[in-house]
Amino acid sequence: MNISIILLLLIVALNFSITQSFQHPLDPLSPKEINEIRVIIEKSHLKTLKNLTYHFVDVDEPEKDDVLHWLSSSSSSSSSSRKTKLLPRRAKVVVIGGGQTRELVVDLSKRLIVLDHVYKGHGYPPLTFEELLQASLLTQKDPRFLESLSRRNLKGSQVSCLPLTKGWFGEHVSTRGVKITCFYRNGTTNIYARPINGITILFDLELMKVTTYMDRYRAPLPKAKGTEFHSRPVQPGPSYPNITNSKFSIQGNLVTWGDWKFHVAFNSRAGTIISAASIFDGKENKYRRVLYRGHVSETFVPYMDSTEDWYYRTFMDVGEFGFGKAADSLQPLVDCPGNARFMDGYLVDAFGMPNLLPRAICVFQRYSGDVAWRHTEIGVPGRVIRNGEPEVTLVVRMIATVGNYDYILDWEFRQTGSITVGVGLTGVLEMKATSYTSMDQVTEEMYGTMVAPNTIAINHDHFLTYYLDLDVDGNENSFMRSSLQSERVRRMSTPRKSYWNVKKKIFKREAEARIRLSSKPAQLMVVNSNKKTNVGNPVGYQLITGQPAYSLLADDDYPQIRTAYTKYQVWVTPYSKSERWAAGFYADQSHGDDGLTVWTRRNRKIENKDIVLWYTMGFHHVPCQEDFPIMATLRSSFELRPTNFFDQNPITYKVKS
Ligand SMILES: *[C@@H]1O[C@H](CO)[C@@H](O)[C@H](O)[C@H]1NC(C)=O
Ligand SMILES: *[C@@H]1O[C@H](CO)[C@@H](O)[C@H](O)[C@H]1NC(C)=O
Ligand SMILES: *[C@@H]1O[C@H](CO)[C@@H](O)[C@H](O)[C@H]1NC(C)=O
Ligand SMILES: [Cu+2]
Repeated sequence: MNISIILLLLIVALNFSITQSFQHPLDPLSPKEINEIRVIIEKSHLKTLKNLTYHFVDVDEPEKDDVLHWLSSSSSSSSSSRKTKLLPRRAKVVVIGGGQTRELVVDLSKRLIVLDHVYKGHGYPPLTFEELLQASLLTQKDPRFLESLSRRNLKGSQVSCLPLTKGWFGEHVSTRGVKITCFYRNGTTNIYARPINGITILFDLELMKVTTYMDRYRAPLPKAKGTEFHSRPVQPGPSYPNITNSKFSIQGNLVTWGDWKFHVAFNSRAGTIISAASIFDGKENKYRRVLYRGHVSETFVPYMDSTEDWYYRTFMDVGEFGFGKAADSLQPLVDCPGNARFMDGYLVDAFGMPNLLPRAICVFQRYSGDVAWRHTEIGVPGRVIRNGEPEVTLVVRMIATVGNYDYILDWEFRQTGSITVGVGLTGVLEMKATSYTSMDQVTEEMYGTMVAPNTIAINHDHFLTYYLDLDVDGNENSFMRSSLQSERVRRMSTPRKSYWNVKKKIFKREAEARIRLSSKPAQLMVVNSNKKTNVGNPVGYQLITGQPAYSLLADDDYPQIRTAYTKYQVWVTPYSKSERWAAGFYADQSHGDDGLTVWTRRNRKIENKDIVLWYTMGFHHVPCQEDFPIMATLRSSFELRPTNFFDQNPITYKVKS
């Protein structure tokens, strides 16, 4: 071997190690890695399995301590490539093959399956797009269905069928299956407005055929007229000043803006994942940790109609399908403003192939027109002194279109250290056909609102549960409630008779930190009691919740058993790498034997521990006519707000004295 070849090899090796160590451990899998995973599996002992399908493929991130160590060593020194330990690059893969669900861990460096475990518990992994499409197409060819159509004088070419998850209602479950519901387009694109009611179709996803077919009754089809919606042309927004003026940078998956820096990942289940969010403290002259990881963990959308066509509609979209898989390519100027920058995502199809999702996430500076802070001082003699700044924030957005509904999911960072997590609901309602054309005729229970003649939009809820692994200035945090209590004045020296005072309580164990929000005023905080401000307050972040909503279903109702955590909006657990999905990983047809409610039965200690906060945002949706044919966005949000985290409002740190 001559010297130049050795040199070349050295350079190649060096390059390789540099790119390896600069790969952020939380980065999503690249298309190259996804292909490698498939090749590794196809060459392994699993190659003999028939019809292997991929239901979940994601980076299996290293242990949190290792990631934190990597983060601190990669940021503390610029010549970090030698200091930084190479973290194993692994993937978690869930496949179904030979009738079994297997959980695999694939090590990409060793090119090996390092773990292969057959899952035998209740519930199934996320459904694949390909099998759902097949289920619809095969149903539309079923002779019994064609006969039902001809009995109704409907043309097959004008029918759209959709598979819906079937939930679980106490039955013995032996196979994966969906229920199919069909619509008659006949000219309209708003398929949901024209349901063909009265047919029960159960489709078995293992046998890939219709196993139950019942044509029970005929209901009139709502008219197509008035069901359409079309967007008007969009003007490039003059309302966004100096759109080239956005002061944020995206390097790989790392975003820096103002004092914030954080990592943005995209995954098939949660969609956007915000990690390692830290804010620069101008007074301490360093970055301080705020949020190790935050994402949507589960959704629960139960419909409030107990009849045969509807009772099973109790969707858990994140676990059954995936918000990432449902993510839509964002439309510039409609979904995100003109100054937005886009990040692509990669999804893995049922065959293990990477699929590009262009513009999965957008990042933009928002000029809301709001006031960040202001004050006018007239108390200084002879002067009127005005100060203030406009609110400019940084938004990270994705949109999941789950069948009829569209969820706009925002993480909005503020210069003052707050993070506002916003959800917007829009899209089309789920509706059923009825013979009634006016409310005067109705004599029976409707389970919803008549939004058009022959059309009832069914009452339902939306619960979105967020996983929030706050690490306020470090891992060891506690959860605290500051309750406001009315006090009676006892001293005689004041004309006042009452006031309110703050009573603080640190929660010691999981069971007590399960909270149903009430009208009693209280602040909920994650604090770090080991770290005090300049005047001695424990540093903290407050959870400012939105309008509280919790599930109104009976505790013994099957959908409620599967999502028992939705009876409380707030839960706190000690960090565990395996606890991320509030209703358990295997949500499809789950029995409620995994997830938050089950984990917290151990009643673990949560004081001065690495803790995770779970918050469920809820909407009780009583449809109205304006929600038809397309619903104007309904918004809600919650805020993570620094509370005694900084020594004073951090915007004043920047003011040069
Ligand atoms: C499994 O694969 C074989 C061969 O590709 C195919 O004929 C068969 O229909 C598949 N079975 C299922 C249940 O998809
Ligand atoms: C479908 O649309 C055509 C054209 O508008 C109309 O003539 C026909 O009656 C419709 N069929 C049904 C079943 O509504
Ligand atoms: C926009 O940029 C122009 C030129 O850089 C500057 O004169 C103007 O003041 C800016 N406007 C705003 C609203 O920032
Ligand atoms: Cu709704």
